[in-house]
Amino acid sequence: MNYQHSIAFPEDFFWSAATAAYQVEGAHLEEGKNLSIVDKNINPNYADTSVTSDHYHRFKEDIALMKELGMTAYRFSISWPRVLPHGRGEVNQQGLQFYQNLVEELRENGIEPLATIYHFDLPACLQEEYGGWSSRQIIDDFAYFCKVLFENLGGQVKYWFTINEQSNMFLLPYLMEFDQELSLEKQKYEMNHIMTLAHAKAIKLCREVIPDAKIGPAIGLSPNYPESCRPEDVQAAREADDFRTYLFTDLYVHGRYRKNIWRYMEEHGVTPTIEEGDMELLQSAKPDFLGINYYQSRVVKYAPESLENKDMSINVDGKKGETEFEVIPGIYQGSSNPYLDKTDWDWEIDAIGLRTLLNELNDRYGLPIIITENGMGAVDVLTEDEKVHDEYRIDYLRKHLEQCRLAIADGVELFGYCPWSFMDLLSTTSGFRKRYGFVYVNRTDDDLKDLRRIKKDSFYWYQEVIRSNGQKL
Ligand code: BGP
Repeated sequence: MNYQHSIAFPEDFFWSAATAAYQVEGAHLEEGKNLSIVDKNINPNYADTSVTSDHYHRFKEDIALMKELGMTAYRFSISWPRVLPHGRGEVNQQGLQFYQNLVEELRENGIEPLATIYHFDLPACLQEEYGGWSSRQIIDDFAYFCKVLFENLGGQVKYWFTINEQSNMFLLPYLMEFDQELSLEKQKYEMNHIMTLAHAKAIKLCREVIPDAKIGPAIGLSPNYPESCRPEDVQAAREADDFRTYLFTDLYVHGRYRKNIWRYMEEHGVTPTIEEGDMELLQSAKPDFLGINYYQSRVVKYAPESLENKDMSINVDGKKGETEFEVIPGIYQGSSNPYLDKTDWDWEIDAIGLRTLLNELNDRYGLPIIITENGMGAVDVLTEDEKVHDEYRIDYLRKHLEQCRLAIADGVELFGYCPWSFMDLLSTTSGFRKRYGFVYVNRTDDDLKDLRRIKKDSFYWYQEVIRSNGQKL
C-alpha cells in the first residue's frame, strides 16, 4: 500500500553508515594489538587484515569525509584483541586510546558514535585456550571486555550493539572454529546459547555503568518467502523464519526458546546446556532496540524427508550462479526468486522485503529499530578522471530508503539507517574485489597503491539525501 501523503523521516533520525574494525582499521599487529580469529581465518585468496583501509592511521581524514557527507552518526566496531591483547587482564592503553580519540573526533564533528562491541573478531588466544564461544568461560571474559569499554568510553558513547549477526555467525560459520570430533549442529546451538547469555550480561552491565545509554543486538536477517502458495511451502517459509530469525529475536526480546525449535533440538539431540539461572538472566535483559542488518530476502520450499541435509554454500568470487542453497530434510530448502534482480554475488535485491521485515518485527516486538547494515557489494571501476559511477548502488539504496519511509508511515519506529559501508573495506568473504563504500579506497587485493580516498557518485547522492532529511531520495 502506498500513502497519499508521504511521511518525513524524523528530525533526529540517525543518518549514518557502518564499518567494522577488522575490515577497515588495518594495523592488525600494531601498538599492542594481538591476533583475532578473523585475522587468522579470513579468505586467503584475497587481501588479509594487515592494512585493509588503513583507517587506524587515517581516521581523522575519514571523519572529515563523514562530516562532509553530512553523517549524523557512525557505526563502527571495537576490536577486542586491540583493547585486550590477551582477551582479558591488562588493558592495552594504546589500543583503548585509539577508540577514545575516535569517539572524541566524532563528537567534535557532531557525529553520534554507535559502537558495536563484538563484530566477529574474537581474540585468537581465547579460541586456543578454551574454544572461544563453545565454552561458558567466555561469558566472564566478554563481560570484562564490556566493562572496560563502558567505563572508558561510556561518557561519550550512548548507543551500543552487543553482538553482530549472531544469527549469521551461526548459519554461515566461515570465521568460527569448531571441534571436528563433535556434532557441528550441537556445537552451534551450544554456542548460540552461550552468546545469548554473554549478550544479556552485557545489557545488564551497560545499564549499571551507563544508565543513560541504549543497547541492543545487531542481527543479520533475511525474511523467507514461500516458493509457491502450496500449503507445504507456506509452512516451510514459516519454519525457515522460526529457525533463522525468531529463534534469535525471541531469545533476545523474551528470553525464551520457541517451542517448535526446542522440540526439534530435543528430537535431534542438539539442545544446548541450560544451567540454573540462565533463563532468568535472559528474561531480565530486554534490549532497548533491535539493530537489523538487511541485504536480501530468501525463497524456500518444502524439503521432503528423503533429501540429504546440506549447508548453504555462498558465492565468494562474484561469478553469478555459484550459490548453493541449504537443505534441511523435512523442513525447507532454499530456492531462487525469479522476480528479483541479483548482485554478482547472487544476493537477491529486494527493497520491499525490508518493509515487510520491519513491519513483522514491529508487530512482534514493538521495539524501536535501527538498520545497522544495508548495501550493495559490487566491483567498482575507477575512471581515468578519478570518478566512480556507482549508479547501481544509488539505485539499491534509494529503493531501500523509500521502503524505510513507507515502513515509518506504517507505524514502525525506525530511528536510524547505517548503510554498509561508509568507505570501501575488506569484504568478509571477498576481499577488496567486492566494494560497498561511498568512498573509494585506492587499492586492490594485491596492490596497496596509495590508499587514497575518492568520493563516488553515491557519496554526492547520499549527501543530498541527508541534507534534505530524506525528502530527496
Ligand atoms: C555482514 C557483516 C559485515 C559485512 C557484510 C557484507 O554479514 O556484518 O561485516 O561483511 O555482511 O558481507 P560481505 O563482505 O561478505 O559481502
